[in-house]
Amino acid sequence: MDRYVAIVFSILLGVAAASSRRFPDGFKFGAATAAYQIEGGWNASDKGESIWDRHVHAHPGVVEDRSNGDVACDSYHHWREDVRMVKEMGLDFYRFSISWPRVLPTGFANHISEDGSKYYSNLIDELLANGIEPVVTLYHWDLPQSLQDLGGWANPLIADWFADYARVIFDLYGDRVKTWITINEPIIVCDLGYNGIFAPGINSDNFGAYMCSRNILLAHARAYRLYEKEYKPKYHGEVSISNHIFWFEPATDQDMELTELSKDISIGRYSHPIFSAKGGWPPALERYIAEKSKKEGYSRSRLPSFTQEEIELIRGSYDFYGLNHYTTRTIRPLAAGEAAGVFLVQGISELGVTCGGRPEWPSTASEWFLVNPRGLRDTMLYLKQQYGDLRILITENGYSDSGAELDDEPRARYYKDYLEQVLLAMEEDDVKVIGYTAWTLMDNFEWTDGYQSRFGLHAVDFSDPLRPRTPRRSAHYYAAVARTHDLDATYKFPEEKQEL
Ligand code: PNW
Repeated sequence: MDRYVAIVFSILLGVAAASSRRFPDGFKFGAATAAYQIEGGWNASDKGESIWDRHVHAHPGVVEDRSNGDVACDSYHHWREDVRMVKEMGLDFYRFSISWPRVLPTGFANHISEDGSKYYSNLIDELLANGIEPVVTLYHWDLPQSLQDLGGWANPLIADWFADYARVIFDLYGDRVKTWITINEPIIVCDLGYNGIFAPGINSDNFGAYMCSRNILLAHARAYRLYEKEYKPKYHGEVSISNHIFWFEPATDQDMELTELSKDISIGRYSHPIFSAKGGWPPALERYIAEKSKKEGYSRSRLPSFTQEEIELIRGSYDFYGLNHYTTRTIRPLAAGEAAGVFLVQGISELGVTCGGRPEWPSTASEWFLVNPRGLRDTMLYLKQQYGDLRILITENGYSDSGAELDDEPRARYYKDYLEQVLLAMEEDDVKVIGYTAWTLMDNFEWTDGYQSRFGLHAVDFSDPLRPRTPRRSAHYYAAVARTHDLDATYKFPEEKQEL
């Protein structure tokens, strides 16, 4: 009888645990931004030109509304307000990025800008004084133009230049910053940067993108090893990379194999070398591109190989998995003569496939982005199955609309539904998720969408020189979850409407 009671009791406990709607005590909540998207001050003081400055000034037509990040949210002047917003939401951390040419105007470490380095020092101090942890990204896409002129991410020497830059930053802020992201979304840097859309706007997706992939992984690893050897012993911080993961499902049963290869080329290309036990490129991908290159008449694979020494350098260069996730897409082969939208084939252009959706996945204000909360759980389970029991820090997740409403119910709903999947991943799949970052603290320059699509928890009035920021419903909801760790937390929004 006792045994029977114990069994019933443990079943009930299990059910209770499975349906828990609370995040554990140590779980951290934050919000993110990136330098070029918010700072403005594009030529303030001695700041050097970045590839995004050049891209939008030389080709204004690449941005849908012909806008740019010259002023953006003017966080170069309003950074105290940014900290106040994070504080008011009660978040644990703020993820922001450092503009390489603001700190190193020549791109090289020969000259450190006094104003540039002071800007980030002040920001870090203000965060810490308010009990907010800084999470700092070294590279969120604004490469010094001077280095682009020398080949940028296609030049293997960039691994040295990036390590030199990382050393400067670790020296300046390593005493105060304990969580570092080396590079944000190498897939966007390499695949959108080398298909002519994003800066530097070079059209070479079958060569440049892969040269970039190789060099960016080496650059990341060099910065990681530098920190590990010289800074970790005294500062005890953690370093990783943030990978953007499109979750893929086969459109039909016939598309399973293509979907697996699509995962290899878009997830595995930037994860397998760092996070797998063996290291190096995903074997099926390496084989596929080598064979295809041969058929095309090239004497070597368009995907450049790593030496054994390089494989060892990159393998294991992480302290956690930095995951940026927004959307799920279906994979199907391109029909004869069909051209796929460029945003839809970033990462997979090699494979002759394109992305679709399912009727039950709502669209957003971004061309590439459909809503499927379950995809976040599936992504994290896949990472666990492929690379083992990693600690995952979700470094971006968020929703885009036209920005017209302060009462952004769909964005609040998005956060709730995706956060629910985070809880399910932790409780049902035993995935170790250590924190969650909302993209983004406030509306900002959304790359080639300009200010047409908005991801902000706070609305920004870009017609006002002071760039006032106002919390949306989603900010109130997210703040309540961060404070209570309860997915169903109650909160106040004007008139106390809160049907979620
Ligand atoms: C990420 N795509 O960018 C970035 O890390 C942020 O800077 C950005 O604002 C955010 O997601 C929302 O877009 C992406 O075309 C840019 O698939 C483009 C794509 C994906 C992510």
